[in-house]
Amino acid sequence: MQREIPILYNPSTFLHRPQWEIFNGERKPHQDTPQRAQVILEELSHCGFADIQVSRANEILPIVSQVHDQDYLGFLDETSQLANRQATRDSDPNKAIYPTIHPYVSYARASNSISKRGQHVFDTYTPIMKNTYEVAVDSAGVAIAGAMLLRGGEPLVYSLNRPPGHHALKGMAGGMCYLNNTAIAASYLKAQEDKKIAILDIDIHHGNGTQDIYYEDPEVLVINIHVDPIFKFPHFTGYTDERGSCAGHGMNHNFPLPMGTNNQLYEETAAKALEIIRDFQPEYLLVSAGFDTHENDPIGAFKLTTPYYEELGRHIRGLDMPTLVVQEGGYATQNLGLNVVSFLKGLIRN
Ligand code: SP5
Ligand code: ZN
Repeated sequence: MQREIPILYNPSTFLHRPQWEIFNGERKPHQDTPQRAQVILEELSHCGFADIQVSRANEILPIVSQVHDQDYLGFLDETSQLANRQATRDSDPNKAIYPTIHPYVSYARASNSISKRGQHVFDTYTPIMKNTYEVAVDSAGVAIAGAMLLRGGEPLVYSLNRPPGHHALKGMAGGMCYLNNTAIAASYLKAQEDKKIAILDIDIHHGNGTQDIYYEDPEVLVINIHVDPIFKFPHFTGYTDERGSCAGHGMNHNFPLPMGTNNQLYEETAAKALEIIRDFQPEYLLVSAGFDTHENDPIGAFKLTTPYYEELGRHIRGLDMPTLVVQEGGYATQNLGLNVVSFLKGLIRN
């Protein structure tokens, strides 16, 4: 089997070490551990994916700025610097900043550090620490580098992103995401060639950020398969009647699935999603690939098995479109590496 596909990552991912999420006033271990990246890299190299590259993309910030608001990027940068000063002062390298109050009127004014946290962070799962801004920019840079390879003619690229991105809005962090890596890669490809792009989001959580960023865009098809948000994060979005607006109406598709969804129901749903992508005939396909759909995932709700990801990958390969796989969630660290390998095996042409 030919396994010479570009695997991109940036070692700065290991500097991203959020410690806690706050749930209902209690602190719980944060799920986005550096170990996630480590097990993926280890399993890829064990399984013969030899071409692992450290990615360097030039001109990352102008591309990030096509998607994210300038005041939000300034907030992330300043808040990371503030966390750094507090970390030094308190001799606590893990000093983390969380929101405590959110805007409550339409004319709300965020004029200091406390109000800006509420304005720019929508939950208590997404702490800002001293390295957050730089590592998030590096993660976006990995996805951009992947998009550049796709543009250069690579048929399949894997981008190992940590922190993940699909929950991040233009101006808000949330869901352990700061910058929307997939949306940024799509924006780069669109700006280069003004071509149609499809985004397929298979993380178990609705990709609220990606949906919102492209909600009015007729050239970016966004399809999400996820657990019904009446049960799970991000709660407020991911329902079937969210179809896009203005010129983008009809270009957004949500497929919420019940708790306990198995391979078979998932496969039937994926078939519908892939049909929509085939009809759209995009130039590029971006897959926001979360593996928190796995049966052992500690925060998941589905029962997908490791071999099933290969089958899903094969079906996506059947679209025969240049494909960038962008890593999102997946927290069963015993399984995560093999799940990624399984999915990529299915996607590889042989
Ligand atoms: C990228 C990604 O997969 N983000 C998902 C973020 C979901 N976080 C939800 C946390 C849910 C609260 N967990 C508290 C457990 C207490 N029983
Ligand atoms: Zn997820």
